[in-house]
Amino acid sequence: MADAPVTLSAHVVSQQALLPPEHAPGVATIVGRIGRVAAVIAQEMAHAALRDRLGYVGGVNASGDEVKKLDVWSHDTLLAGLRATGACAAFVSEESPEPIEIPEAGGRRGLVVCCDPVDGSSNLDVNGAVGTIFALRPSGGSTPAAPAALGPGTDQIAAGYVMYGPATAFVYTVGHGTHGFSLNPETGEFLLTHPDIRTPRRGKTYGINEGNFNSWHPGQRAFVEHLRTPDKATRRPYSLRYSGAMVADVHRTLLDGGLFMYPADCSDPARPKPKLRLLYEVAPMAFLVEQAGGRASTGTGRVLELVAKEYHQRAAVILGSADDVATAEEFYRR
Ligand code: FDP
Repeated sequence: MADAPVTLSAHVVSQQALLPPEHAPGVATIVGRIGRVAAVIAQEMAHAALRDRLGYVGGVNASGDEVKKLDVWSHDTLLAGLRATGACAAFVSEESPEPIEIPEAGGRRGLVVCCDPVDGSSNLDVNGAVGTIFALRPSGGSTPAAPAALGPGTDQIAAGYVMYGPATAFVYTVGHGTHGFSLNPETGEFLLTHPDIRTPRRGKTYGINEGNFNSWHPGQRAFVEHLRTPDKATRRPYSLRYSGAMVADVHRTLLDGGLFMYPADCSDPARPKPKLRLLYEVAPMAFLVEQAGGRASTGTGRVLELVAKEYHQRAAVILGSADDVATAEEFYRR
């Protein structure tokens, strides 16, 4: 008889022994809860057009993006789920200018959850893939708890994302490999379908918004020119793949290799302007990619060593196959 499939909750419990004892129960509870909330969000996404959930609410979020109905609903639903865990001491969300403190879950074991409830929300109204990204950091028992999240990405205890696509995928790490699950919509359970994901050392695709070509750092422009230049020996040109949702682009890159890049706008070289948010987009993805054997760089340094000074800080990112990212870094050095 075939083995019973491993559920997300069972898998998270099995990872507890690998975690620092004071954080193991909290991580298991929160990751399991995000999985349950994600199944509810997936349902809501599937019915969004039928329930008048598409479109904008009016107003902009902490990052200046126009807010959509599903952004707000997903933020509220995740927050309610996290409050109920008793393990989440603060919630840093793209949809809230200030972190939300949850003092009931304070103490040394409390965790700060950094989250982008709906990543790639410009895809919502065209039925494209979108996601949820999260990272867990220790609060260290500080009050308020959220400032403890301001630190290097190496502080992250766990990170993951949900991708709402043709199937709903849940991918997470607690620092011992990156593991992928698929939602069984009949039961609402995530089942292990991609254990210990390994990203190939080189890939065949690159994902980047090429419309911004003229505003990039010269090293970034030269690197993309290189990827586009035919050379049989190094299997170039690479193919361009870009969905407009970081989660979908990183998911493809994790599984198939290649690159996902969002470099800074360097129109004013003295003031580079990155787009993606460090705490709840770039750092969690960097953690997942490194745990799958890949690499995540700003072009000039390791993403996980970037120290967050603000909750909604932005950072440039080049991530994916280790050797491809190393080549990108060479172009930045030239
Ligand atoms: P979005 O603004 O739609 O939420 O989170 C930022 C993000 O999407 C990423 O998911 C995506 O990779 C990127 O921005 C897309 O930006 P561009 O439209 O500038 O390409």
